[in-house]
Amino acid sequence: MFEALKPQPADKILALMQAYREDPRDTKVDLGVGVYKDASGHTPIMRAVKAAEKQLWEVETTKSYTGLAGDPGYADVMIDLILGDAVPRSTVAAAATPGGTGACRQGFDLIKMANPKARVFVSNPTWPNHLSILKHMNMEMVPYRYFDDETRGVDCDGMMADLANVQAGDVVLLHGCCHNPTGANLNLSEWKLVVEHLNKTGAVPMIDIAYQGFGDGLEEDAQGVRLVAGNCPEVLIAASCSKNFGIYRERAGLLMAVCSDPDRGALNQQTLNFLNRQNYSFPPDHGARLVTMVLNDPALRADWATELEEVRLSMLGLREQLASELQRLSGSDRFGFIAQHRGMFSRLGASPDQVEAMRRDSAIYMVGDSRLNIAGLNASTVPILAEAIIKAGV
Ligand code: PLP
Ligand code: TYF
Repeated sequence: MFEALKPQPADKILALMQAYREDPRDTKVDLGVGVYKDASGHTPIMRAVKAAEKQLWEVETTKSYTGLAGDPGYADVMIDLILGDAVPRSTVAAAATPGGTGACRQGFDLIKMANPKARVFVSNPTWPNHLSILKHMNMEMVPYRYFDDETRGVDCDGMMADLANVQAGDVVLLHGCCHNPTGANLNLSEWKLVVEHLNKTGAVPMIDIAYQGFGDGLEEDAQGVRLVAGNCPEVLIAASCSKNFGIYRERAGLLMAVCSDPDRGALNQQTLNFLNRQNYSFPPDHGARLVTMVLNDPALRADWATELEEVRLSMLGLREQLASELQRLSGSDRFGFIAQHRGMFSRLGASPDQVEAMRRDSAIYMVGDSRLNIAGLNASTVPILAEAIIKAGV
């Protein structure tokens, strides 16, 4: 049987992590995988998460199974964090998943169950895992224009023109905030256009939100998803706690199905439970429990929000430093978009050869599509990157 297996393409981002580790140069700069790093290059455990973990060790009395959808208290705090009061709690079915990736996978599975013919419209570009999971599941994907290579902002006209092709029963996959890999995001009026169009056509939005709090703030980053949830009859939301709680390896995510028809809610919940059972029975609990404890304890929550804000502001500071260094070196404003982008990533717009030259000549590791992780920089590596960008002729 095993002889039938074929080599699968490697994940380019994870392969880059490996190449970086193997590079002996001590001046090397890792701008690859989307993991937050502080100025010393360390990915810290957030203070509130560590405190919750200590408490949990004291108070946890059992490791018996949770429910199929995970702990309902986790769903409650996450729904509140993401959706605020955009919709009544009773309209949201939710299940804990292993990370945001698990939430995406379960969401796609639900779409396939509900409409095997659904086409999933994906931004061009999008997170490569969206594409590989959809491909693996034999689901049809249709790219829509998203990034304007000239302005390095959102190509809203192109996006709306491509979304004119959606039909009822299709799904439009959107990034809630901090678009990966470009860093270019919809503003609220653009979100409104999308909502109007979805409601006109009967296509269903699925929102992947993996960076709430990394862009403009916890509330600001949820505006798009709240607008969609409050105004579309059916919405899927795949959320991740990996980044904003810094609990990557704990695998905490949540899939939500929001439905304005109150009669559908119970069946949606049952379907989410069923899908968890088919794929792994019970979702991981440890990370989800830490998130629940942090969000339910006012002091821990306040400390978490403060630390998250420090993280967000440090990335914004690096963006501004890089944009102004590039302005100085190039004598032009053409890199101003770096300060406009939000989240961990910016797509620089460099060619694969230029990306390769920066790696070869300056030991700078960014993804081949010229996505760079802003958090991989610090005040002293920004000028090194800026020089390398100019030297490569970007
Ligand atoms: N969706 C997007 C757009 C991402 O960038 C990520 C990566 O972190 C995820 C989902 C899911 O991450 P995880 O499975 O680690 O929670
Ligand atoms: O895009 C990133 O870098 C993050 C982390 O298979 C990641 O989302 C990268 C690759 C992958 C899973 C997560």
